[in-house]
Amino acid sequence: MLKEKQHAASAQDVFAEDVISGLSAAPRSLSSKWLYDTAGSAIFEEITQVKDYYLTRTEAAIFENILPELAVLFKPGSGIVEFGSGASIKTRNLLSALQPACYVPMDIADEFLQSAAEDLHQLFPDIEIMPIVADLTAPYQLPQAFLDKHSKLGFFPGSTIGNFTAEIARRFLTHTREAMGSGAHLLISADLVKDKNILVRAYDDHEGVTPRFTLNLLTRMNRELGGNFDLSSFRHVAEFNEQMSRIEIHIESIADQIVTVAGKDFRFGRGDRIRTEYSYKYSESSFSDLLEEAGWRLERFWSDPNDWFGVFLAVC
Ligand code: AVJ
Repeated sequence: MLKEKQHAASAQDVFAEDVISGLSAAPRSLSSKWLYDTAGSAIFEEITQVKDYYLTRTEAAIFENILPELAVLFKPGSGIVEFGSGASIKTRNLLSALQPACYVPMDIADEFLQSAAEDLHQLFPDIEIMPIVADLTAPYQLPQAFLDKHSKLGFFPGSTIGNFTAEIARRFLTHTREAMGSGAHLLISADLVKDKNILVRAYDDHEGVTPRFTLNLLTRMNRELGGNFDLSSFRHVAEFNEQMSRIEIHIESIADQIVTVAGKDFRFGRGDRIRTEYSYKYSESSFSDLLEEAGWRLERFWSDPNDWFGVFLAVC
């Protein structure tokens, strides 16, 4: 009990420190990982159902198509580790098609991970489920039982790698290669560059779900860090930076105002912004280059008929 309380307190401190340093910097930014509190995770689930947000359904269709091929490549008895597994919903089809001996779901959100692991255990009693709480932007270690498997597959769906800058992505991919060992495979997805209007619409949807997702971070800071952000004095902005090939999401102040959060005052002029997310858009070749820089070699590439979304299978 005591231990849990201390743990909760220190997680709060990390959030407070991050907010203070992010809002004190120029330009201001907050890590996108803070978007996923319970409310934020639920709003993100809503985003995946939004018509303008083509990513989730496009990826699901690709995976459905390639499962038989994957089942030929990965014989029963392999080990699968999933990065940023969340509720592990997309993974169910993969687990039933590949019949691995063990599955390691890895996520930063502890509560989700434990309940997802229990659900999976009910559904797949023959698969050893070994959840790990980890921040993907920091080094992690894989369980020996996973490393002992003759065939190992890392699974990183959802184009989550798009949130990482090139440097963090390279570091993650390099660490993952070292952690999994030679001969391991990585099945990873990335959103592809396309018409700018389609991209911006996916992050500023007609249903207004994405602005709610972004502005929920203000609600979270108000609740957890004693903030007094007025949600009607800020707006969500999504832009495509062509040069950097990324969507950039900001919270923009629509008034001159002073906000108190985490015990400090921050002045916002009209138009001042806090960057909350990057979502990088790749091509088959730019993503293949990134994999190579991290010591992986692209083995297979799949996409949808529009070439909007890519699934990559790499080996090391
Ligand atoms: C979860 C990182 C894949 O970048 O498309 C969606 C997050 N943010 N809408 C993305 C997100 C706003 C999403 N990823």
